[in-house]
Amino acid sequence: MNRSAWIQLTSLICATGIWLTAAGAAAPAGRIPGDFGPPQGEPIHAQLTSPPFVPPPIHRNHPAKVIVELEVREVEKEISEGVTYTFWTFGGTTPGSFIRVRQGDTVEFHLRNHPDNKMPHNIDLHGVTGPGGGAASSFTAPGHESQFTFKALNQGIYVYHCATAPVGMHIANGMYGLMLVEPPEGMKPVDHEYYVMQGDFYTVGKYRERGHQEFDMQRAIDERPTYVLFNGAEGSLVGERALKAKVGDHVRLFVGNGGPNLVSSFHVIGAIFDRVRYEGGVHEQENVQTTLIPAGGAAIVEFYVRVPGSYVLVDHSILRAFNKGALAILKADGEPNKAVYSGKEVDSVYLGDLAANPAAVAEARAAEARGTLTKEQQIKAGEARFTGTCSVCHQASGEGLANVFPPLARSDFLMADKQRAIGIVLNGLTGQVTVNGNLFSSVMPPMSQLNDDELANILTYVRNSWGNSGEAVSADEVKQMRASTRRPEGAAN
Ligand code: HEC
Ligand SMILES: [Cu+2]
Repeated sequence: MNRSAWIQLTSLICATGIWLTAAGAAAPAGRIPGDFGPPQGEPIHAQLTSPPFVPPPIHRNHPAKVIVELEVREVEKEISEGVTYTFWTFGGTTPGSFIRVRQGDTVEFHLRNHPDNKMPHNIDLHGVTGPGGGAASSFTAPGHESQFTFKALNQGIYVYHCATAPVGMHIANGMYGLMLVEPPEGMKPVDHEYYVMQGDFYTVGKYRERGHQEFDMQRAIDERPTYVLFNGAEGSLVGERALKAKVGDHVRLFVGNGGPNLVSSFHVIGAIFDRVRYEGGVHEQENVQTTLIPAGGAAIVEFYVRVPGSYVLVDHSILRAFNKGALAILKADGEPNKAVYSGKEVDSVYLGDLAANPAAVAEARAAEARGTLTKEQQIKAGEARFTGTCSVCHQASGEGLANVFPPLARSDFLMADKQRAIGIVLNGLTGQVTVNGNLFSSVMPPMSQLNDDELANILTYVRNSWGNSGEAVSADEVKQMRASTRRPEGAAN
C-alpha cells in the first residue's frame, strides 16, 4: 500500500469510527459498517405511501427504532380497462407501500395478513442482512400477525417481495414493493420523488380480454406475460393519474422491477437521465438513455424537465410498452423553450389510444355488460381506439393519403359491405383496391391484435363518421368473422 492510500484509509477509519485490521476485516465484534449504535429517542412509526408517492425525506442525525406496520390484502382490481384480476398486495396496492428508513435504523417489522385473505404470506426484504431477508420469521396465516426486527445496515433502494410457495405465483400476483435506506447524511433534495415499479402478469385470457381474469401458471412458467405494467395496471399513470412536474424541475424516480420474470430496459422518451444509481447501489452513472433493471432489482434515476409536454416511461423492449401495457406518462407544465426543442407534443405519436378518451371505452364496456350498449357509446369508444391505431395511416380525418392510404371518409368500398370491412381489419388487405374511383395497390397489415369489442367499436365509429352512416358492428359479428376466417401467417390471433 502506498503512503497516500494509507492516509486515505486511516482517515476513512477515523471518519466512520470503524477500526479495520491490516487485512481489511472489520473488528471488534459489534461494530460493523452501517451500525451506528443503539436506537435513540422515542420509537417512530414509519409513514408508508402508496405508489406513485414516496414518504418525505428523513432529517434525522441519529439512528432510531422505526416501527413498520404492513398489512397483506388480497384485492380484486382492474388490471386494464374492463379487466379485473385478484392482486395479492402489501398494503392494498401493487406495488406495495413504499418504506423509507435511515441507514443504521432498527426496524421493528409487523406483517399482518388480513382475516379475509385466503393465502398465507410472508416478506423477504432485500435490504435485510440475514438468511431469507425476513421470510422465515414472517410466515403469516390469514388473520395472524408476525413480527421481527432488523438493522438497516446498507444504504440503497431495495426490493421486498413475498416468498411463500409457490413463490412465482405470489410475486406474479403483485406481491412486491420498495424500501429506501437513506444514507445518514440524507439524499440530495430534488423537486419531485416518485415511485414506479414494473411487473409482468399472466392471465388465462388474452391482452385486454374483458371480465375477470385468472392467473395462468403455465404462461408464467413459459415466461409469456399477457401484461407488462407499471404500478399494477394498464394506464395507472396516464391522463389524470400521470406523474406531474414543471419545467425546470429535477425529478427523481425510484424504479423497481418486481418481475417475476422479465428484466426491464427502463427508458423515458424525451429525457436523458443526468444520474442513475444503477442496480440501486451507490455508484452513479451519468447521461444514461436506458437503464437495465433486473427482476428483483431497482434503480434511482434522475432527470431535469427542460421543456413542457408528455414524457413517456416505457420498458424499451418496446412491444411490452405498446402491446402489453408498460407505458406511463410524466406530464410537465410550463413555458416552451424553442431553443431547446421546437417540436410538438407526442400524444398521437407515442401514446396512441391511451392519449384518447379512456372514459368512453369504460362507459361502453359497462353498458355492454348491462346489455344497454348504444351505437353512440360504441362510436365514442371506437374513436378512442381509432386514435393511434388506424389514424397513423388513414389519418384522424379519415381522408387517408393520396395514392398511399385509401380514405375511410365517404368510402364507397367501406360502406358497400360490412362483413368485408370486418374481414379486412382482422386479416389485412393486399393487392389492388378501388376506393371512390381511385386505385390503391398497397398493404394493410392485419389488426387482429385488437379484441372483438375494440374492433367492433372502431368499425362502428368509421362507418358513422366523416359523412358515412351505417349500421353498428357488434362484437359478436367480429367474433364470428374471427372464427370463420384464417389470419395470415404471423398475425396475432
Ligand atoms: C399501416 C397503415 C394502415 C393501418 C394502420 C390501417 N390501415 Fe386500413 N388500409 C391501409 C392500406 C394501405 C389499405 C389499402 C390496401 C390495398 O391497397 O390493398 C387499407 C384499406 C382499408 C380499408 C378498405 C379500403 C377503404 O378505404 O375503405 C378499410 C375499411 C380499412 N383499411 C380500415 C382500417 C381500419 C379500421 C384500421 C384500424 C383498425 C386500419 N385500416 C388501419 C393501411 C392501413
Ligand atoms: Cu404472498
